[in-house]
Amino acid sequence: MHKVVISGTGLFTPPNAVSNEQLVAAFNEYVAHFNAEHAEAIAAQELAPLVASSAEFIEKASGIRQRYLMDAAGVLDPARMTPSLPERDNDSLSIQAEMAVAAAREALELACRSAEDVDMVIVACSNLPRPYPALAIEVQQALGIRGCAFDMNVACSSATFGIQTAVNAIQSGQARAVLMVNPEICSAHLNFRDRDSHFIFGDACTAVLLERADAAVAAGVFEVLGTRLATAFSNNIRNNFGFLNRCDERGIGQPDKLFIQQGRKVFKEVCPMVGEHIVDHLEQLAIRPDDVRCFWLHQANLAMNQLIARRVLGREATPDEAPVILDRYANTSSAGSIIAFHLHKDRLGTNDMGVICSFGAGYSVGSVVLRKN
Ligand code: CO8
Repeated sequence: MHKVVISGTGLFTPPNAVSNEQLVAAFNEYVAHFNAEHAEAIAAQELAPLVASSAEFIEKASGIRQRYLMDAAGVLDPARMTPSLPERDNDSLSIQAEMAVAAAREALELACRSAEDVDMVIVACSNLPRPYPALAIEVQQALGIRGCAFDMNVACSSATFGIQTAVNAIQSGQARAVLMVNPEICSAHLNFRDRDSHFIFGDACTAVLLERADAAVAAGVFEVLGTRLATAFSNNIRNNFGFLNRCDERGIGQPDKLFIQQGRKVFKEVCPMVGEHIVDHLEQLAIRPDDVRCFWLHQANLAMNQLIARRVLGREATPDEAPVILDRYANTSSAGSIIAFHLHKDRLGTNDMGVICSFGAGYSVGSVVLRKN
């Protein structure tokens, strides 16, 4: 079996940074308008008034200070509170393919590779624009890559599941190099009118190039020592949007056709699951947690990451050991752990080890153990 390395990564960051204060101002204006409009029903106790959001709460509860969005104007308009992303005609590159191409080009460049060197494209993300044709095939064509391409969705864990799929293809000789891309427009599936979750997500796209270790040309590549995936069904993070919606008109436009979650339950159930998963994976590879230089964790909640790192290390992790990017990017679903890796991988020296770990809806957990060559 061929050894596999990550030889390049890329990141596309949308142009619009939106602070908690901006988001809360729009939300609170919506709340004031709703309560004024329904003042009579509220006074008659037929309707509960909506409650204002707070920027202080958001930062304290999640660690998030801002997020990047593909469109900010539509989200910050209290009368709309949804991104405004005009449909494109079928002959134009789709918006997620555009993000994917930008991130992929950076990954290819850092790996000193071009389209001819790649045999497979995987688009792995939480929200795909359409059932078919596959977004990955559109990206493949836009980049001029031969071979095959396909989409996969494991919510926030999509990138690590995508990496394992790529590793399998390279190990078995099916592909020389695989491009794995995570174009996330989380804002399009977020309910910006829901106080409990309106601040959680941001948009971004990441890309990872994986290839045979003996063929890599870039310096300082990361050898994949092991991958491990796990899933356990839960309804605590759910989105019922789908092709069957039109078959029962009662559900159309209901809140469950956007992202919904039981945040507290997710926190309580996922942290132990992830801590155990990483410990077991390292044990299987005969690596002591203290010998891991960096944990590039999924970026959903700061306290969650601190708790997971504590469970793995048996002590507090330093910011250097578990880098945080959610303060700037918020939760970018599958892109989060890869953004952390992309921005903070250079702190590793030769032979240093690190773990990429993603977790989220499903539930799903994926870990990738790396050693810098
Ligand atoms: N402003 C002010 N106060 C608020 C607000 C607000 N915006 N929201 C809630 N509060 C209040 C509540 O009313 C409550 O008040 P009280 O105590 O008086 O009842 C209090 O704050 C505490 O509320 P919560 O218990 O809800 O708050 P938490 O401390 O649990 O924090 C979090 C909420 C931040 C959501 C936290 O629970 C969390 O981060 N949990 C983990 C969630 C997580 O990681 N989810 C992963 C989902 S992502 C994924 O898998 C991918 C899905 C696909 C992506 C799709 C894109 C959209």
